Amino acid sequence: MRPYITKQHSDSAQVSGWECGKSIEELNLVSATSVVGLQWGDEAKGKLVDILTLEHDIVVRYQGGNNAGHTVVFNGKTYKLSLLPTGILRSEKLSVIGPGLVVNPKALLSEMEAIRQQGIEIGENLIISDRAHVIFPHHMAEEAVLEASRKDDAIGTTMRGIGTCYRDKAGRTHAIRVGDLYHEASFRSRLESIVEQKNTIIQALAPGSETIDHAAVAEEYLEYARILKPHVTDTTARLHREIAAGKRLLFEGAQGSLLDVDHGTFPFVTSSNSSSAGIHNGSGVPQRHIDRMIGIVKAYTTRVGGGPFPTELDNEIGQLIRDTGNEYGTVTGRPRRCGWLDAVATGYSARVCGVDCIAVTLLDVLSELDEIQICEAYEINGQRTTDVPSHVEDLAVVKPIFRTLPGWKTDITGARTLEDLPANARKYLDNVAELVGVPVEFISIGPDREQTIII
Ligand code: 2SA
Ligand code: MG
Repeated sequence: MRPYITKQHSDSAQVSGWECGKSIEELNLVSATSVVGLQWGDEAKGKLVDILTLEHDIVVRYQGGNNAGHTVVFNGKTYKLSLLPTGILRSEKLSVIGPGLVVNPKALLSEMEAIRQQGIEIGENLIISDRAHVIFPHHMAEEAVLEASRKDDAIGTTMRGIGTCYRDKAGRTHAIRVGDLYHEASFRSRLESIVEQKNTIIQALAPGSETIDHAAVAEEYLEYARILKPHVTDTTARLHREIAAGKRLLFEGAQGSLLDVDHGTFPFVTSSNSSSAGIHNGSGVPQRHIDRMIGIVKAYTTRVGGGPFPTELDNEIGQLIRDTGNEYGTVTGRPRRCGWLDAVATGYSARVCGVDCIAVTLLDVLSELDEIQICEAYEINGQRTTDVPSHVEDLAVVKPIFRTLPGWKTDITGARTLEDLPANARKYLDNVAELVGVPVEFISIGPDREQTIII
């Protein structure tokens, strides 16, 4: 692997907090990489994060919650991760659940248990921000009635209470953070008033719904808090210290940039900044410290949930891609919608995120196709554009303009260098780089770590 960590870092910087007397800017020690999805999620980010983890000390999740699903094949075993950072698979690395996440403690504990049962140790290597927000049963219940009320316009959420928890965070009055669970008296009384109001809202929208018992929830959550206590800390301060000590950080994005609440295909998005825009606010680490921003691009496009999808293939090619790529939700098992690579939307994400390079994943899934198409522009009202419309009503009616390329019709899963790839596969990658506007530096041609070509 070619070295890409360019800035000097020093393990000899013995600092404790800011006692070294230098600002973080003066120290300028950090080498941080960010991995971010440039489509609608499921770009196989977990695999690249796992590979890059070896070159970093700390893996940081900064947004989302247990709506995310990463599948990582490691030492011949398959691990399904949702809320836990991918770094958890390597116990010598520090894994961070940052302030920007929404944490369902029940889901977190069961995921920790499942991972432990697969032989992975979780101890001091996992830290959870006391600033992260907590998902409660009322968040799931409220989401269920809100989604049902949208009928055919449902967002198609994962029903994990993600959006309702983020909404309460922004609204402030109904929010409870992880650290609040350790202030028992105020937690109990705030939860009582929040749950009373939520019950009223839920009953109004869906009469006859089950009423939530605040006291039972409080007991349950206090117990989760007790178990999680060794992991809960001010992760922001800890990261600042680690940066000052020259540690290398890897930021792991969840979902994809087109699901970003500000820059994605609103309202068919998730409720966090899933583009690189979320790194600073979700971790407390300034974006200026990131040396390398890697965008992950699936060789085709998938989307799970509602919303426009200009290059969708609602036909046998779409089904072939779904079957070959095993395109089913990691969390919900939902079949993912499949289509050609949309270089317009992906290029937009690459510019929003400021990526230096891209990793093209799941290239092997296209090996059986005679021809492959890439969307190079949209036609809107007879005009050609490479801008993504701001409103889904407009995106829903764009006409994709495709570039058609020949397939390679060869098994490429054994390729280990660029030269091992058939000429047509390389041609496809050249076209992807040209249209997305950034070089391809990683190619994934299978789930195993070795099935990765690093250029
Ligand atoms: P939510 O639950 O509020 O975040 O849903 C809002 C939209 O965001 C989409 N979303 C996702 N899209 C792809 N992958 C995701 N993670 C899981 C996976 C999803 C699964 O890795 O497969 O198992 O179904 C993910 N999480 C959220 C969601 O589909 C909505 O369109
Ligand atoms: Mg996923």
